[in-house]
Amino acid sequence: MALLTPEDLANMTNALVENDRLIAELTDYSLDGLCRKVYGTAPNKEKIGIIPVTAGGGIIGSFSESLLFAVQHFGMDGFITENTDVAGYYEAVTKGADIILMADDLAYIAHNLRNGKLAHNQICTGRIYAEILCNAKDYIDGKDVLVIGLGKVGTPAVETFLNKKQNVYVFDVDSKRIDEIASMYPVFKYNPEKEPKSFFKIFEATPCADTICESVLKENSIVSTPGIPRGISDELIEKYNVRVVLEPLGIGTLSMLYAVFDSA
Ligand code: NAI
Ligand code: 0TF
Repeated sequence: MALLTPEDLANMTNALVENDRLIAELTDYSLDGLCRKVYGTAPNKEKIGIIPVTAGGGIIGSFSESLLFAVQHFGMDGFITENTDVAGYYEAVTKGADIILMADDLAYIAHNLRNGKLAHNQICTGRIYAEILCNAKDYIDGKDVLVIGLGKVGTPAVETFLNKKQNVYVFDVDSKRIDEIASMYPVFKYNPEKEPKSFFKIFEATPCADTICESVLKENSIVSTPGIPRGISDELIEKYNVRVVLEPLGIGTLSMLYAVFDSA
């Protein structure tokens, strides 16, 4: 998994506020409103315990603080434990946490200790970034969507789009991955050389820059992309007036929390 760096998180608070605003403009739902619609759940005064984890690459500067910002930005109550790892877990539970957030290099999870629900960041991130496109009011009737990057975030996005009856075109730099996905799901293999096509709705989840080339864009396309770094250049954004939803941590985190809340 590509790991976040402190630089990726440097502007996270502004990015979350700005993206929340953009999502409302695109879909008529605030991010928490969209999560409520998607999962059918709602917060109920849960206390969220955030545990810094030193395993593997260790603590990422401002990772826990960014999670706390996201929790509080959406009106929830949370705290970061003073201790890390197992001692941090003990501290979180004894201080009354209802939901645990914690991440090592392989998994970032939310675990609701009251109802047992467990959520994984990659799945919840793919799902919510896909739902943003499915709910984009300008293109609610347009069914074609391009998914670039068919890994652990891109695959749940493919599933979400298919559940919403979209025509899903898939692309990955790894052709074996395209074949695997095409054998599992009713998708179209997108071939930029043989059959170029442009899209209003583009989802991108790769760890590479410049994955979104000019030929896939239309005027006013929407790119919903958790991938870091951003896959589209400033020049193309300006030329095609592209609206880009991208934020490094908070959108996926809110999706995880709604995945583990109780039913509304
Ligand atoms: P992954 O490694 O499971 O999948 C990435 C996929 O992208 C692979 O199938 C790979 O072959 C493909 N790929 C790589 N370069 C490509 C290119 N130039 N063109 C087309 N496909 C290409 O990674 P995962 O876990 O799915 O994460 C994807 C990205 O999303 C990473 O940058 C990760 O850091 C980011 N991420 C962001 C989150 C957020 O909240 N913004 C949350 C989780 C992940
Ligand atoms: O960097 C990552 C994931 C995060 C996905 C959300 N964008 N790509 N995972 C490593 C997190 C490690 C956190 C660290 N153990 C800490 O500070 O607690």
